[in-house]
Amino acid sequence: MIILSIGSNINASENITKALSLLSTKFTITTQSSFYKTEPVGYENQEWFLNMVVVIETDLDPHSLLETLQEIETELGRERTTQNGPRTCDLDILLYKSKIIKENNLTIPHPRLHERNFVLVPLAEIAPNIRHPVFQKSITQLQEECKDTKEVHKTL
Ligand code: PH2
Ligand code: MG
Ligand code: MG
Repeated sequence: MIILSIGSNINASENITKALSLLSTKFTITTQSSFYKTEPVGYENQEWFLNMVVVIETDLDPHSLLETLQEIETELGRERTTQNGPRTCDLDILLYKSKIIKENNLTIPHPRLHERNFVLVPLAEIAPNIRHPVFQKSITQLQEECKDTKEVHKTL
């Protein structure tokens, strides 16, 4: 499975809806999680986020997929200013089948996937039993071990 995370805290529901429609012009979205209202992690003085995860099908390799996601982020008005700061849309590759990639511009699985409730909770909703290829643990196990105390609330 290829799984992406989507996050926004600027006009969040509008931007996530747009992101889903742009993604679906390029890929087949086979599964999507609920939307979650999530407390900001990293840089706290900003709006809460909307986060979700989707499973897609694509023949693109991980690097071409990353490029396509960055094009969509740009199309949605993404400006890279403060690290971890407010964003119109952030599209991250969480997992690409069981591939492990560690390069300067691309790390798969996403390097902070296991540390964040805003990723683990939606991921556990749609793929609780999938194995993290580095830790060799299921998402449920990672969630049990995660020490993040930030709040995540299912919306719809
Ligand atoms: N993304 C970040 C930093 N902090 N916090 C929440 N709740 N949701 C996010 O998507 C998020 C974040 C960097 O990508
Ligand atoms: Mg990103
Ligand atoms: Mg991110």
